[in-house]
Amino acid sequence: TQLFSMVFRKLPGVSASGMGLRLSQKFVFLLFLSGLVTLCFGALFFLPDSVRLKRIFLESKTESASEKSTSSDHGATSDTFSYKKFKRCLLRPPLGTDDGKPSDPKTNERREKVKEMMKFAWDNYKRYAWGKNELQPLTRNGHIGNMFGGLRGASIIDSLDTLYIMGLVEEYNDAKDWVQTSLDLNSNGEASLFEVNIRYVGGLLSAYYLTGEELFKNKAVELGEKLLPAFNTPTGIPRGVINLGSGTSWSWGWASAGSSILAEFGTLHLEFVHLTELSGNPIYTEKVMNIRKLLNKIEKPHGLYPNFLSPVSGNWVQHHVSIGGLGDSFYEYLIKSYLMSDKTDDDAKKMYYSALEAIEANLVQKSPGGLTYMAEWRGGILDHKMGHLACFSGGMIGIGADDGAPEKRQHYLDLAAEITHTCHESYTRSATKLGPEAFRFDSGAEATATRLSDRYYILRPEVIESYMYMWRLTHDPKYREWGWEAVQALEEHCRVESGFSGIRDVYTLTVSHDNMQQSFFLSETLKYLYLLFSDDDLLPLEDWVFNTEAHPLPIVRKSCLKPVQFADPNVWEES
Ligand code: DMJ
Repeated sequence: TQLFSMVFRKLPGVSASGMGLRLSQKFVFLLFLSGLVTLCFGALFFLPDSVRLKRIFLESKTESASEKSTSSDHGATSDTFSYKKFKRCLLRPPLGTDDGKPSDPKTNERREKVKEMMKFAWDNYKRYAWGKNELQPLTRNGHIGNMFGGLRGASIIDSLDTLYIMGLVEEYNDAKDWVQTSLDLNSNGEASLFEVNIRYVGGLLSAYYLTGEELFKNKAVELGEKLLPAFNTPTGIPRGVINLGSGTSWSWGWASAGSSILAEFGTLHLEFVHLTELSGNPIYTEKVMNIRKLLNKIEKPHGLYPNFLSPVSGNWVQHHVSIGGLGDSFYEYLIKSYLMSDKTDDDAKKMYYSALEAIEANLVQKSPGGLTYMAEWRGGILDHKMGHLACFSGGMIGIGADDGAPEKRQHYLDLAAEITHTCHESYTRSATKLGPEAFRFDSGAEATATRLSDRYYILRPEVIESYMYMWRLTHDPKYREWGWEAVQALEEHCRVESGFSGIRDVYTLTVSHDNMQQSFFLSETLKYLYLLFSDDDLLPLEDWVFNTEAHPLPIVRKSCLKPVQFADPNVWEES
């Protein structure tokens, strides 16, 4: 009646109280009102999926209905992680076979080609190496290796999210079934803490966030728990190797003076924060915050972080600094920790930008031919060599460009583009158009390998990873062209009858294959290529960060994921 009176009081012949309305007028009004409501509701269905209101409204309806009919939603209760609430907060709900489909037919064709490569790599793994860690495509058998202790199925875990986002549904279901029936976490054997974390924990976490399958969450947390004994050292800096059965841990035999490696203990943060998020157990975050605290406090030569640190004394063991192998993903995880915290983790931000300044001041060089590169630093002496691994830094500096000092934004974008250009040069200057493991800038060399031992290519992703980020950040078409050059080279030189293989020398066209289809080829190389040829709304960078094995992890937004409350937020300050 109040509504009637508000609307009708101004109409001629209607009394101020609205009570003067005739029955027929009331009926017409009601009819009009219900028509309007139906129209608004119906219109929601026609809005594009990216309209947040649509998802929030429609999905909250589905959610409350399903909550009434089932007692639990993926095990979530109101005070623990809620998968559905999290999913609503993403700009775009994940999966749908056409997610990210580009409208341009040429790009779409390229994307389909990458999908076909993934299917080919997967089918051969399934046929010849099912349940083993990697496929050996020439001998057509499985490889177990010694990086994951008794764990098996590295290629399956690393592929889950790639299969899922590509819409390879049958293959994804096979992978999921294997995790359900055959992934045995009760294994002994020497495992690399770093590799198990980035591939297994990262792969399971992202499979969970993409699909909501409880199975993946439970396995990730179960495995995370088994990694904890590695942190039982006088400093809390974990050792590199752990026996997942007994919990005994030790340092790599090759690491000087029993040291731990920067890129290993510095590449746990993203996964461990999510383990806390999903389990509600603060211990994981405490462990990595303790590492952060020590690194923040310790004196750094010229502001640089050396690659080796003693887990006993907490001191650097050698002054060898590299943005490539042994150092690389530590820097990556600083900026990504900041981004993943919805830009609230200010310590990570500060540490990242001061490290980057020190790197620029001490490591970044320009070759006589005008190529920008990252040299390595050995106690103050520069080694003018850049590893393939260091080529991820184009993308890293690109995604961090927005958040440093505002006047530096363009500078960082330029630096990111220059590094990516140099890495592309290392590809174009080889006969196969694939890049070597390391290339040099001395004795007349410019982005080429001078040593026989540096000439191999093992299907690594880092150069393509930087193409993908630079494409997302600039939309310069050259990055897609460079990615396509890599696809053609992979097809020509690495595709064999039963899978993809690395090659021993990128400078010769009579290629010799190394007989190994690395699991990161499925997890990273092909995923980054697929994203490069997709629209930006497939795993948008505003919603996801990729761990160093390219497993997407969601940004922890206060309104979506619920950062775990610590009894004492400064617990790691005190410990
Ligand atoms: C991957 O396992 C990860 O990207 C890691 O950070 C470095 N090396 C390989 C791929 O080259």
